[in-house]
Amino acid sequence: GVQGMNGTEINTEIRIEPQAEAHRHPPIHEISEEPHSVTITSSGILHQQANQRGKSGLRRVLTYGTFDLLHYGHIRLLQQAAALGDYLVVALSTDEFNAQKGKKSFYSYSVRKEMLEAIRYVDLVIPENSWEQKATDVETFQIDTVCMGSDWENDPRFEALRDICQVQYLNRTPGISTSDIKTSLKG
Ligand code: C2G
Repeated sequence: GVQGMNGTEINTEIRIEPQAEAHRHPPIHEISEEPHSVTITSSGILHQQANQRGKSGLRRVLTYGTFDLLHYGHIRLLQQAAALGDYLVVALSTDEFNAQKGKKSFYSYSVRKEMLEAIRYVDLVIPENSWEQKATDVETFQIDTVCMGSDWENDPRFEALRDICQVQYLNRTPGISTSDIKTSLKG
């Protein structure tokens, strides 16, 4: 072990979890039961972990979106979302749900899913088929925090989740959007 800041013994035990699916980035090691455990994550970052959400201790984060024409605004959102916990689930709007949102994405759901799964911050991509599935998603995936970009701040669809999980709004990247890209490409 390693001596901690205040002389506490830091548990640096590393346990490798079998990877369930190929596309997941290297596993975040299980958080041990000690409240002051420190884990060495796959990217080598040493960070203090408080145990959350029962035995496994993994903090699970969930965000929603269309993520069409993936750009750095999306990447920075996903980076911020991943920093809120240990496991990030992205609920990706299906083509049918986009139609409900009055959106038509350039890339199909399967392509948008493939691209999201290639991002180191993303652990799992699930379909977003409706506005009403959020509470079920939180329960199904044992989510601790739902987060969105600040353009969704105080939206009742997310505020309603506050009694079953934390809700956080993240910094939206100014000056870039899928619709801007489409417009500027039209010349
Ligand atoms: N985003 C951002 N910065 C940008 C553009 C987008 O931070 N410049 C964020 C949005 O705030 C959102 C996420 O990236 O959190 C995905 O953006 P969209 O694909 O536009 O998602 P949206 O159409 O808002 O769908 O149920 C909720 C909807 O599915 C959200």
